[in-house]
Amino acid sequence: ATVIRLEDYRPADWLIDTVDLTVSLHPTATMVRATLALRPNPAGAVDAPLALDGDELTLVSAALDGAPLGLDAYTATSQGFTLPHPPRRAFTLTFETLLNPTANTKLMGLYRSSGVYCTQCEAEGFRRITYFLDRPDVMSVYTTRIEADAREAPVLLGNGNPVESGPLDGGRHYAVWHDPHPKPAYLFALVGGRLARVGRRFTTRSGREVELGVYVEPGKEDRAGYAMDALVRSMRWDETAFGCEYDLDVFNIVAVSDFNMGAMENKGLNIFNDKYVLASPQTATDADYANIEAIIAHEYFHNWTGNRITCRDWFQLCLKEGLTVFRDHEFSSDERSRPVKRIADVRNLRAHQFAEDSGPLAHPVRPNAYREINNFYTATVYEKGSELISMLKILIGSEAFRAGMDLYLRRCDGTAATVEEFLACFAEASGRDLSHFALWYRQAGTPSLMAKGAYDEAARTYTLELAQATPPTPGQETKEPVVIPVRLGLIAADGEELQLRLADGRELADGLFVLDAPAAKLTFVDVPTQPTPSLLRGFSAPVKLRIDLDEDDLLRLFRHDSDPFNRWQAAQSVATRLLLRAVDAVKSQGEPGFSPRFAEALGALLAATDDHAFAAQVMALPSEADIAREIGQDIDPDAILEARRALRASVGRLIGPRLRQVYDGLASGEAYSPDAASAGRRALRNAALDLFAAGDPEAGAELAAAQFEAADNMTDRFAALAVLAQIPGERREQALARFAALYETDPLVLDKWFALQAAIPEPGTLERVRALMSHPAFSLANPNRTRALIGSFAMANLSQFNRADGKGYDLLAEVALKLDDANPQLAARLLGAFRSWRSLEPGRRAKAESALRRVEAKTPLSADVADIVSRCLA
Ligand code: B3K
Ligand code: ZN
Repeated sequence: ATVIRLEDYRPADWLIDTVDLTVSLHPTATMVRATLALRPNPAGAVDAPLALDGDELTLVSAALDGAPLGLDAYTATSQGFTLPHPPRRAFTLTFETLLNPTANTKLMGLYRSSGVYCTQCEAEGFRRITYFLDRPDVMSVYTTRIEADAREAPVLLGNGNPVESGPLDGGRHYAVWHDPHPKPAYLFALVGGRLARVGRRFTTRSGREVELGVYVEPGKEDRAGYAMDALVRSMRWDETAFGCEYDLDVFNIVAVSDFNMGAMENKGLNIFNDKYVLASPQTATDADYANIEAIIAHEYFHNWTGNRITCRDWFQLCLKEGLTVFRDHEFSSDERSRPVKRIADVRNLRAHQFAEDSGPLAHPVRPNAYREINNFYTATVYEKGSELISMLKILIGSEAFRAGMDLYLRRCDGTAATVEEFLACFAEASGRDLSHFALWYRQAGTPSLMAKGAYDEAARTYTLELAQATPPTPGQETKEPVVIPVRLGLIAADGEELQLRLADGRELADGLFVLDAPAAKLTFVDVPTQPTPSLLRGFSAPVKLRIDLDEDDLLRLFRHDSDPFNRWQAAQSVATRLLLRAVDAVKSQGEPGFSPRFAEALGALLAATDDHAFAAQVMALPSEADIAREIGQDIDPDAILEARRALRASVGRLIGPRLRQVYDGLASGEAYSPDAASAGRRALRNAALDLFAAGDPEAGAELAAAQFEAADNMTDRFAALAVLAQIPGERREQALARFAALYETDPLVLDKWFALQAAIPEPGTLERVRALMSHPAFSLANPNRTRALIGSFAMANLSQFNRADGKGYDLLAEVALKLDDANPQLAARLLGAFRSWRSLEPGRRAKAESALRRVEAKTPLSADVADIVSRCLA
């Protein structure tokens, strides 16, 4: 496939002002009639031919200004339509194309999911419906008439507002929708099917009445309430936090069961993976509820950041995604606990983005070239993109940030914008030069921030030396220093926060130091005692902090830091030190031994805290993948697994009684509620059970088995099952069987069951996964099933995916090869599990490489998979 480059961008030669569609739905022969009103783009080339995009299209007829086009007037293939000599004026083109939604297994364009017709057009799916200038800077007003069999598809939904509907001959009916807001084709959507509606009314701040609808599979209405509630809270929040008000008379959300990603922000008609809509206490965990809230908010927030203001081209993807992730993080922080949300987000950032950024798939937040755009919906564009917004806010301050957002929303409304235009609004609002900051968008790789402190008792000064370096990434050998906001504090032995007075008389406002050079030296004066530095508070920049603090320092931070994020970080750092030493011990055939002070500190926290969610985060030790990333090269996943097991067992034994006490003390007789406080209580109780069982598997399994049976909600039942899954034996197999029997008709719950088993860190898991692939409820045709079983094995089971014999890689390669034709996007996604293969020890590396080569050899190979595999191997 050809490489598309940012530097080659030029405006479209033609604009399409309106699109009139008639879509006559039929399972295998859907007829689409599209009339496009074209005119030359004043900013485009003068004598340009008209070349429209297409993908797997069957053209039935083509007409210009209503008159059928002669065969010699155009060329059309399944992949495009060209008019070599288009009129040099405004004109219309009318196409009839014939689609087979049932055969559309790629889940891009118009397809059917459990009989429901739905669409997915981002990034390049509209060209699978009709010929079009399928690029985000071509924005049109759409009118969509949908016709369907009234029994097969009683519900017909489109973008914008409903205009009219009624019966047709032959048991069919129709509905017309009109979206007054010009939009790019990727935001087009329609839905037709037998769906149940949960409705609510919302009055916007200025008094617009909006009909809200959440559409789900009939019979599942009772699982749509939380999504609706989250939607209403999102709408309210966006009005207050960003002044963004909804702009149509209706807002609909449809849940479908076959979806390549989480959800899609189509204008006025969001389409969701049902996993992120459906929830009941009996079927969804607290984590599911939190995800639903976040994703409902995210898609809704796109209405302004993404839809009203869209992207000029796909290189600007972070303009909508990074910003909208930032907005949904802010929302969840306001709705729940800000520090706990920050910890969870940073865990996620490190697990996905840092991993991506340190391997062959690393790319800048704004990439400058791509072969397959679908492969750039990445942790870097989304999560690092969001971190850049966080930093921007820290650097210019909350007020200027809000002023910049207001300016952006006003100035760029109705346009397809760029990162430069976005940043210009903040430069203007703050009066600051953001040109150096902009480097974050162009430069890939995670910077390391090296810090070194020295106390001079006689002079009562503390010197902090900071330096930064970014390792090379594919295509970027040398790196420049970036702008790093470092929030910091100094903490005395008694936990007192010390004044931050610099030798040159400056004070650090809000404890913020901005490192914009390769290195800097800060000398603090009037420092009465040897301090411990607390750096990067709140994780003020997406960097790797390298500072040599000893256990005393870290435990002091853990106990006393006023910044909750750094308290959590300190505990993680202590655990990481212990784990790294234990890995070395395991590798040299020694016994890992642990200082008891970490366990004691956890015990002390448990005795004192009433922030349950925070304590639960502290109790969750660094994951195997976290440890692997710390080690960085020549990774032996088995040694990591063993070291981590040993630490968990040791902590569990040392504070067993305390864990048991916490477990018993947090039992609740109240009915389940998904609110943050209740969820925090369950999280801590289940974390206590988990560590307790690590220390005493017998007693732990007994508690877990009892909890499994008694639980009245999925959070507690599944947490118990997860504990049991770690302990080999009959009891585990019985519990797994019982769970399957309880939920055999509930695919989303079975996904948890698939995922849990695929993540069991034992050699037998490979055979288990293979056996589960033949389970009647499993299907490679369904992305949720596939991600649950295969994705979990490849992404959440470090030791078994990376088996020394390479059989884990073989399994993934085999699945990817099977999926390549049917659903290349999903195949490519799964293959992302190879992103860290070069950091493994040589034996595994060789096995991973040969699996990748096997995938590479398939012909034909989809562009999606070819792109991932070739970058992995480069
Ligand atoms: N914008 C969509 C993602 C589309 C992915 C296309 N491969 C969902 C979101 O980010 O909100
Ligand atoms: Zn998004």
